[in-house]
Amino acid sequence: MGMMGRGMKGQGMKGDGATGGDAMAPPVAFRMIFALMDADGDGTVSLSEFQVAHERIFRAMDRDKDGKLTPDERNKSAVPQQ
Ligand SMILES: [Ca+2]
Repeated sequence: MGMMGRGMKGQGMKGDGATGGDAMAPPVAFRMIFALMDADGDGTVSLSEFQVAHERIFRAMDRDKDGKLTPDERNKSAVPQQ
């Protein structure tokens, strides 16, 4: 806890970002998504990897497979099915 404590409570009030993390470090969730998109594991995400990942998300959200996302599908889309 020692190293993490900096800026979490005492000196708050910096005004930017409620995360308390360093500005340089992307949020953990973003890094996880990045890692998931990096299909070949080379540490970079190409445009095609990006598109494939989003197509997968789209298809997971498009429950009736009609190629469109309705507001209802969108609202239920939180967790893609495996
Ligand atoms: Ca890659």
